[in-house]
Amino acid sequence: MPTHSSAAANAPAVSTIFAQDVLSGLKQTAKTLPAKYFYDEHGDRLFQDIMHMPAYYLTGCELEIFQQQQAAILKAIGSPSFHLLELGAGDGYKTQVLLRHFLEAGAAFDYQPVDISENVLIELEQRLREELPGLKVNPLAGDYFKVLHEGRQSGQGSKVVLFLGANIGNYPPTEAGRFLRQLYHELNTGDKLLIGFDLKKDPATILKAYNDPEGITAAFNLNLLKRINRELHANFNLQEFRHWETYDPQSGEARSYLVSQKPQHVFIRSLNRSFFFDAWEAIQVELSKKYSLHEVEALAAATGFQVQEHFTDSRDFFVDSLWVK
Ligand code: AVJ
Repeated sequence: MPTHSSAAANAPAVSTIFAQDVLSGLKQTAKTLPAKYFYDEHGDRLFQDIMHMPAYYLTGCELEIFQQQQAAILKAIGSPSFHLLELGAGDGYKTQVLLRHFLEAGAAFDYQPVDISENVLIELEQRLREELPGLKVNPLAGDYFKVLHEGRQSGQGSKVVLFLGANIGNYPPTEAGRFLRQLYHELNTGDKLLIGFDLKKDPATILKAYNDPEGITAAFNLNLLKRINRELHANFNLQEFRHWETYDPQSGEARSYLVSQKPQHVFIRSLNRSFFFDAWEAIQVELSKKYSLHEVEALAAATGFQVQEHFTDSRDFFVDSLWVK
């Protein structure tokens, strides 16, 4: 039986977007896998562990910004009522600080957390219903833009979009620009975006955040192979791959790789295809780009937004920047 012509009959799972993304990443000469697939149930938990590691300074910095500057942020938002939409809400732990303050200050708003992980949204909604019973929550699992687009048809009143936690850092610069231009297009004049960037700092500090000695980040990265094994019926041997992290202080790019420690074939049954890894061949799995404030401002200008105000932490490690359309 010719394997290529009968792929659809043998391997219907190729029709899933996950399978397609894995295929297009692994068939390249320089292999890649998209980091957005880190976040299955186990990956969500590992990422929560990462956020609790002292070396992963990002979470603490953004929490400090929200704790110290919640009133200034609400004042800068400036409108008495708005729709609050959070892209990539995750467990929403830091956002809850803002939500509580907004409620206590009497702002009229509803909160729509959007995330690729349905698991994490269920937990988030449950917690918010218990801890902030006065809040109107309307979670949505799925792709950011589908949601934004739907919101535009039905939505009245001004919108405030949250894109926190340095999630933008996962996009290569050109894609970050495309993403933000698209977001700009979906918003109305006067709508605002609060967007978090991890700032350039001592390269040693950055490298440590993605290269912890406990191996939590390594487990987080390797979990992607585990997920491919489970969902796409593959036979990656996790022992034969190791996590490797680099940081380029000029481009600000922290990169995670999974490196094959020997020559090996991996078969992915849902793709009905095997992939060869040379000894020490690497799969690039994640980009976490760090910005300077000048680069943040240039990105806003290039995508149509006006920078209204920067909210930085006491060490200038991180910025939540408020942009206006
Ligand atoms: C959730 C994308 C912001 O890039 O810092 C943490 C993910 N990866 N440790 C980041 C992550 C490894 C994180 N973001």
